[in-house]
Amino acid sequence: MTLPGPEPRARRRAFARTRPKTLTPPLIAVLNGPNLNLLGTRQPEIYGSATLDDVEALCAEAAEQLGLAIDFRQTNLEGELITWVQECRGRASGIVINPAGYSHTSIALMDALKAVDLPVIEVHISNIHRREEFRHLSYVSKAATGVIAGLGIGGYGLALRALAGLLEEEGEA
Ligand code: CA2
Repeated sequence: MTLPGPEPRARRRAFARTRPKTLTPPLIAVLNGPNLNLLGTRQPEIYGSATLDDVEALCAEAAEQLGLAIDFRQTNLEGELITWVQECRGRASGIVINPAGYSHTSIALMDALKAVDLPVIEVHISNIHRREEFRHLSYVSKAATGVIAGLGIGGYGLALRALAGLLEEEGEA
């Protein structure tokens, strides 16, 4: 007979509390695409008033609580984003990505995410499905394990939490 264990959330919290600090935490790449360096400077009605530094701080705090390490980056260049995805192989345990405008245009980024063979959570600060029609299609979603949209910058924290859960299920974390 198998006795029921604690609820998954309680297990995750217990895990983060009991994980020995000497173990290397799994690395999550948090990748941000073009123009996200402008967050907090324009269009607050769509993207809020937080800056990209605020997003990094939020991710660092969430990662600490979840027993993860993060490598947080932003680029305006499609090729650089693709190179960073490729470099995750053998180095990172998962990817959180806000591909920004490249979500809707980049088959090359989608191919790189499929090839890297890691869990990928795609994040959009705004709800792309309530916006212009050209934002409704994301090529990246076709390579993503999960997608979070419309929950503001809190979506990044949720994405890290989702990855922590997936890694725990895989027995990696
Ligand atoms: O909602 C999101 O997170 C987006 O990925 C943001 C992208 C947009 O192209 C996607 O459709 C949805 C835009 C990022 C640029 O963000 C700016 C923020 C402030 C001022 C100007 C651009």
